[in-house]
Amino acid sequence: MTDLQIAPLPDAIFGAEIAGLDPLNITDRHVTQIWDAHREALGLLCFRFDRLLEAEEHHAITAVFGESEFAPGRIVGIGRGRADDDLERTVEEQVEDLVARGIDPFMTYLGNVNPNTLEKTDLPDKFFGEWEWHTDMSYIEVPPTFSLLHSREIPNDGGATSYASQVMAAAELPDDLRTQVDGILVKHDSTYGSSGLKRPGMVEPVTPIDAIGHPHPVLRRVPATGQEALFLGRRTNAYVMGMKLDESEALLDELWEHATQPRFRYVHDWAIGQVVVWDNRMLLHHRNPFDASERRFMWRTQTRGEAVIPA
Ligand SMILES: O=C(O)CCC(=O)C(=O)O
Ligand SMILES: [Fe+2]
Repeated sequence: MTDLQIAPLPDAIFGAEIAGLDPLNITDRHVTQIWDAHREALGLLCFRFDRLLEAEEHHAITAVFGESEFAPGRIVGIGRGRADDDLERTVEEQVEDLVARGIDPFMTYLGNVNPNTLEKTDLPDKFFGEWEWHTDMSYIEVPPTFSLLHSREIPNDGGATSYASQVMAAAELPDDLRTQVDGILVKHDSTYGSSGLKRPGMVEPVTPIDAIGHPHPVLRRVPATGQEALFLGRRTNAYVMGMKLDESEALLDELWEHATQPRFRYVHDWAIGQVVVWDNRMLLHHRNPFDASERRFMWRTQTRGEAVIPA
């Protein structure tokens, strides 16, 4: 089995491009190469394929990065509020029910294409606009570490995915902000998805203080690399625990302005067949707008995370 071909992503300040992977024949040597690339590329990897993958192949790549986490919005408490018919069901019962209905509990189909019929679907206009900077599912106690997107259909214009390195942002955090975030916890809200649409079963909080979500430290340690990273989640309804709301808003605005500066960013223009893997401990991301008349269709998985380690 030959080595993988690994090179820096073109025109990027972080990220690596990997070619030569056969997803159903991944060797120990390949896994070592992938983890070395992950460390050097600050958590962003783009696997290149000249074809569309089978679901089994997408899951095999996911397995390199960890155990699969449930797709957001499928299981109560994992990106989903409690609807009436969800009462009293265990996670196992919910999974059994999904599988019985032919639904993969780990795979998300993202975009405006029906995953079964491949017909174009109708989605609210808001979906097609610019998404909010975020890390995935940081509103739960143990957020997923890796997210993987496989591009099956991409628009002619727009629909790129932007990334911002939170390792770089932490390294360049001004001293006054570093002092202010020392020891504080920020609550990461779960009301809205990254497109700005409300998640199933969620109710809008009166103020961010009432929002449902998990509090996390602002600076975390990434055990895989030993690096420090800013961990902000998403701006909407975020709240610095115990602070007056206006002070919390002011500090969060300052942190977000720092974290998303263009000098920490890379914008990924998709090609069909790629699998882009990002480390949610090290990167913020958001999708850029595209026209509702175009088609965009991604397969998406994520891996189960680890407890957030304060830096
Ligand atoms: O569709 C994209 O480009 C990114 C969507 C997103 O935020 C995600 O998959 O976590
Ligand atoms: Fe996301």
